[in-house]
Amino acid sequence: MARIELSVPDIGDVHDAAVIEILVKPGATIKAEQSLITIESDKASMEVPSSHAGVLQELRVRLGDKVSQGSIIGILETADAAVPVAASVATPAVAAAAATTVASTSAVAASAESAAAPAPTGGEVVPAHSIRVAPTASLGPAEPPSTHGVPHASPSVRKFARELGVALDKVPGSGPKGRITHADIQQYVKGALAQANQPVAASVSSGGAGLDLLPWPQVDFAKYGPIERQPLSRIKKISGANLHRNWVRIPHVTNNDEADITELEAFRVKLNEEHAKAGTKFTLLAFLIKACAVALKRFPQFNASLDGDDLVLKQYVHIGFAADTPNGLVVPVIRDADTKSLTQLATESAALAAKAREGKLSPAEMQGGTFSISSLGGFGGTTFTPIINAPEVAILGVCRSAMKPIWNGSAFEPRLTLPLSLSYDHRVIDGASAARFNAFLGSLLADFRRALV
Ligand code: CAO
Repeated sequence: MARIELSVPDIGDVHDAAVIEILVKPGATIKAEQSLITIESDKASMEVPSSHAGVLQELRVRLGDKVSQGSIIGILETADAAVPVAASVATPAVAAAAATTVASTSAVAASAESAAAPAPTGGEVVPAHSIRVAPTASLGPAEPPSTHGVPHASPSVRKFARELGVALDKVPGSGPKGRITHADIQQYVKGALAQANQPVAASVSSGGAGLDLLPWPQVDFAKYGPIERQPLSRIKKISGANLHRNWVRIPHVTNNDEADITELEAFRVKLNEEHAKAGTKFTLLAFLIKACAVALKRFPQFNASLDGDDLVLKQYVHIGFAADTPNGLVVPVIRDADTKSLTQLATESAALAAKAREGKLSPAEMQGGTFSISSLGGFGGTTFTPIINAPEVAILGVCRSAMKPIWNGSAFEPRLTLPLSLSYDHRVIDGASAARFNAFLGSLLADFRRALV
């Protein structure tokens, strides 16, 4: 048996830190590493854990007390005098956090010292300088200690905020002296979620810093009639989050054009007849991939990504296409589409589409795309605004072809016309380039021999 005097270790240049939380009671059985108190200075708040296991005989601090290095926290009776100092084997995570502050670095050093100290003898109260100070979230590795404006919150609130990814300095505190409480964090998160779900900007009161949206309407739908709830599929949740980010963060503009595919359709039908025995089916998608690959070579800024202030122009052409599956939208990618024949593109796109519907695409088969195509031609529509698949900068949307009367200079002629909707990132591509790209694509589809040159 040994009675150990627990005192505040070296906490760097922090003096007269206030005791803001007492986490243990006299008589309690304490585990090694269990936090005893929380102290807070104008720079940070820290938990002070016990380095020994034992029974807390006495508590020598009260809420609001000011403590500095050496202040006695309490008296601990250890069951085994030879219990090793737990803090001397600090976990890597603690060590990493500790390395960010003077206080915690020296505290760890203190732990190591006391680990090497001789074991106390029974009944005698000996000082233990082995208390490790655990810096709280405000002292995380990426956040340098600040001398002013530090939000006041207990470590458990800081931990809660950290788990939810909430920046404490954004949260208004409703506790005494503006202290941030659990309820404040919950309120903040609720507000943020409501904003994220809000589709329409309702005001600009933040002066452009945020969207300042109205909360999402909370409606009890069942009040108005029977309803059924269906959870979103995993793919829907993932693709939804991606689409939302891309829609909000990329300034989209869509250029709508039409391509005359009368000759192309005749060619496609002929090819299908010729390849019927081989089982290769040439859908419009294969022609679109081929034509886009040629256009991307001609207009390299469409085959690029924004990286800070740089445009990354890719020397490869990997084209993704949206596939509608029972579980939601996925985008398999055809690699090096510019080097592949029409037959290869037809076979590969059919195989990937089948795999997509079966939910068997591997992550690698959906990665590395440089441009995307969303073909809704099999379903209908005249135009739409496809959402760019970040970090790409453009996407081609295609709707159903229709026979239209086209003026040929002397008379109206029936021509099979394909609507092309090209969405582009206006930070990278200007309207004239988009119009040129779409017109060029149209010219390739109108006379597919050009795509083979
Ligand atoms: N105009 C008229 N008919 C068209 C056409 C077009 N633009 N595109 C395809 N069709 C026809 C095809 O010729 C085919 O008819 P036949 O069976 O008589 O030959 C039929 O529509 C079905 O084609 P398909 O859809 O099986 O084949 P595809 O290669 O054109 O498309 C795929 C494959 C995977 C792109 C498509 O099935 C798909 O999933 N599209 C959905 C894309 C999507 O959801 N986009 C939205 C994303 S943004 O919300």
